Amino acid sequence: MTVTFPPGFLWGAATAAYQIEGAAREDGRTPSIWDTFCRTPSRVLGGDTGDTATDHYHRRHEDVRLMAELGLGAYRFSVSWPRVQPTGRGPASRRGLDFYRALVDDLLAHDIRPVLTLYHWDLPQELEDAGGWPARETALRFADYARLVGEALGDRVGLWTTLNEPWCSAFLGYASGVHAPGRTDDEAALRAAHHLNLAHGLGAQALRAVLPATAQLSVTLNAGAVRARTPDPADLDAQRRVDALATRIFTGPMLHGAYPADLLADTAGITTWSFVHDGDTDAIKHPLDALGINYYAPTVVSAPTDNRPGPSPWPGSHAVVFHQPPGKRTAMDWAVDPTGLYDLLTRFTAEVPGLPLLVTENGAAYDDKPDADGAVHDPERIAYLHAHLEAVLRALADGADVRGYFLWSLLDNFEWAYGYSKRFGMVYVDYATQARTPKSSARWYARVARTGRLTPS
Ligand code: IFM
Repeated sequence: MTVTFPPGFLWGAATAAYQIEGAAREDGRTPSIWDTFCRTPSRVLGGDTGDTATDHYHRRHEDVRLMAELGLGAYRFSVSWPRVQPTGRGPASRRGLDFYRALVDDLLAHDIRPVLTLYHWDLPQELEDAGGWPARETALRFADYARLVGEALGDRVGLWTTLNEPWCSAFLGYASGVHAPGRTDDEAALRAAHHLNLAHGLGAQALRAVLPATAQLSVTLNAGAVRARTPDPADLDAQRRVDALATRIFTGPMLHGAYPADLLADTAGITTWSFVHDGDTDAIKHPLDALGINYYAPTVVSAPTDNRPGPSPWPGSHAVVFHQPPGKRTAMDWAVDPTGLYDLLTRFTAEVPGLPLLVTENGAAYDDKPDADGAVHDPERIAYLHAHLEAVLRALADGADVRGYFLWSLLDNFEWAYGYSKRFGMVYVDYATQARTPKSSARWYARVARTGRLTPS
C-alpha cells in the first residue's frame, strides 16, 4: 500500500472561534449562547468559560507564525457570528470583520490557505432569545450573516464552510441539552435540524451570489460511523435508526434533496415535520464543491433490552442501546478505531461520486503534561494520528477522493462542556501564561505535512 499522499493534498489544522479567541466582550462582540451556557451553574466543568480561552484574538500573529513554522498548508477557523454581527441582525461590525481580515491576510502572507467556517456553534444570544434554531427565522438570519461575511472576505478566502457539525447544534443543544442552549425537547431538536439544513442551503446561496466564481463551498458533518453490535436484524434496525438521525437527516436534504422516508417514519411520534415548507429541500440541496467529514470514533448500537428514559441526543432513543467498543480509548473515553474513518470516506465516495472530500477534523485528547524540561511528549496522539492517516491512505487507494486533512486541533482549547479539562491540541497551552509549546505530535505532523509521507513515529 502506498504511504505517500497525492501531490497537492492539503495539510491543515482546525480551531473554532469560541474555543480559542477569548476577548468575549471586546470590540462590540455580544454574548453567544455559549457565553450564557457557561454562566449557567453546572453546565460546564469547573465553571470554565471562553472569556479568555487561548487569547487567540490578541495572539493571532504568534499563532499564525507557529502554523508557518509547523509547515501547515491550510488553517480551518470559524468566524464568531456575535463578533461580526452583534445582534444577529442588521449591519456588520467593522471591528469584528477587521479581526478576520487581518487573520486571513496574515495566513496568506505565510502561504497558508484560509478555510473559513461560518458557524461553529456560537449563535448570538439575541437570536436564541427570539427562538433559536427551532425557529425558521434563524435560518434567514444566517443567510444574511453569510452574505455579510462573504462580501467582506470573498476576495481572500477560497474555501467556505457553512456549518460545522449541525448534529451537535441540533441534538446536543436542543435534545440532550449538554451543549448550549441546553434545551431538552425532542421536537425542537428536529425543528432545529431542519432549520440548520435550511440555513446551510440559504447561506450557500447567499455566498454564491457574492463570492468570486472560483470560491468553493462546503459543509462539515460529524457523520456517524454507526455499527450494529451483532448482525441480528433488530441490531441492524437500531443501526439504521441512528444512522438516519446522525447522518442522513443532513445528507438526505443536502446531497439528495429529500429527507429519508425511514427518518420521517421513525420520528412520526415526535413531529409531523410540518415545519418543512414547499421548496425548502430544493434550497437545501445547493451544489457543493466539497464535503467535510469530522471523525473521532465509531458508535456501536443494539436493539434495546430495556427502556432508558431521560434526555438523550437521539429523539426516540429508547429504541436503541449504545455500547462502548472494546480497545483503546482517548481521554474523552472515545474508542480509537480508524476503520470508522475509512468507512465514512468510502461511503461518501460511493454515495456522491465526484464530490471531493476533506477530513475537516480528526484528533484525540490525552492528558498531556510538560516534563521537567518543559517538553510535551504525546506518543499516544502520534499513534492515533498515524493510524487515522493510514485509514485515509487506504481510502485513497480504494478510490476515495480525499483532498485534505485537518488535525483537531492546532491548540489545546475550550472543549465545550468539558471546559479546559481535555487537551486536543498539537500545541500545548499553559492557560496561566498562555505560553504555547508544540508537542512532539506537532513536530511529527509537520514532517508528515512537509514530506507527504507517513513515517513511523
Ligand atoms: O472540540 C470539538 C469541536 O469543536 C467540534 N468537533 C469535535 C471536537 C472535539 O470534541
